[in-house]
Amino acid sequence: MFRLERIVLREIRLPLKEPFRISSGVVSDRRICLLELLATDGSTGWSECVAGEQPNYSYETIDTAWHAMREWLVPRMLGRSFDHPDAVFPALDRGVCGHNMAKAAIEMGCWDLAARQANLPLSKLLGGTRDRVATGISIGIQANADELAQRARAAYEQGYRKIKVKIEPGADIDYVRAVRRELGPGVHLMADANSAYTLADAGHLQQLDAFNLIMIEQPLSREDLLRHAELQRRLTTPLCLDESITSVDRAEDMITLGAGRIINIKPGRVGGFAVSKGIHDLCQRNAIPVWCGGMLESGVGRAHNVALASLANFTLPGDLSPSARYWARDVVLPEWTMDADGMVHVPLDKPGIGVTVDMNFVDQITVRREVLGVPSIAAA
Ligand code: OSB
Ligand code: MG
Repeated sequence: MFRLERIVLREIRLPLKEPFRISSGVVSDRRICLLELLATDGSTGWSECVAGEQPNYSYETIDTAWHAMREWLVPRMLGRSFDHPDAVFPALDRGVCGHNMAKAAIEMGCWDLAARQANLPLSKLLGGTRDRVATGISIGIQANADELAQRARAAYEQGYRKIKVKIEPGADIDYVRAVRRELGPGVHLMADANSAYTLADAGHLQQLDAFNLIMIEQPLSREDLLRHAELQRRLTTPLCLDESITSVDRAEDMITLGAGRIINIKPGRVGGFAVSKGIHDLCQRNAIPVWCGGMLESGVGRAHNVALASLANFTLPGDLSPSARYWARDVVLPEWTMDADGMVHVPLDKPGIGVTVDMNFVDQITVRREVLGVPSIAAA
């Protein structure tokens, strides 16, 4: 049982080592919202809101999420008792449309808090079964195909078990061909279009069938389940949906319609862990593999993703690169590392997310901070 007394929102600035370009935009300096949740019994939880700087991947941004949390979501959490974190999403979702990333940030912080209260690693509270998770890399759009092929080779040599390359019209067939040629036929390779195409491009996209990709991620618009189903009928390569899957129902729609054969689960996109587990279980019953996507998270959000990826049906490597891939310095101790086999270890020796927030560093890079509390308590 937990009852929240306060939630502290912090915005930190964290420069990426290099800009990350996808078909819908580019980011160089992450603006990340971290949440610290404090319960009446003194237990705490941490989480990260994965909303981006711009509304390109999703309509949510850090600023809309901050607004949704402060105005609508946090007030309905404070002072209220919950028996289990599974009850948090329904409480946040009732009467509030959308804003899944804002809801997820609060919900996932409650899971960390509940895990610490129960003295359990977050992975165990979620029902995870693995002690290591396989890691892939997501490589942004590069200036030319050769550059991309060299990046892919370097990543493969570092141990990554899946290479994902971002594509868009003008940087697709030749790029993927160059990477496949560089890596050879056996390496797990995939492409992510972030909705850059329409069904009119089906003939063009059929050329990708020649490269033995393990999947093509989100070629069409988020709302285009019917058109994804039509495209899937025209391709031999499995489609994987990312942006389109925002709930258990949408995952069921995908399966029913044949709009994709694999799902990328990002807990932030679907409203948190309860829905993620629902999608995971639905997919498991339907023999649909899932893997854990990433949103260029700091070490806090990464901890949540690693815990989720320890569940049994996460059978494909996730976008869970180690801290050093993104940042000169991460905000958690220890930083996230990957071994030479491309595995990230699930922290099972500590309760909760299993890493410690580096408060000195977080304080140095905080540009905005807001304490949301039960009014009577906040005033005291
Ligand atoms: O589509 O998976 C995506 C990053 C930002 C927005 C969308 C996506 C991504 C990634 C990054 O692919 C994966 C990572 O965190 O390493
Ligand atoms: Mg994606």
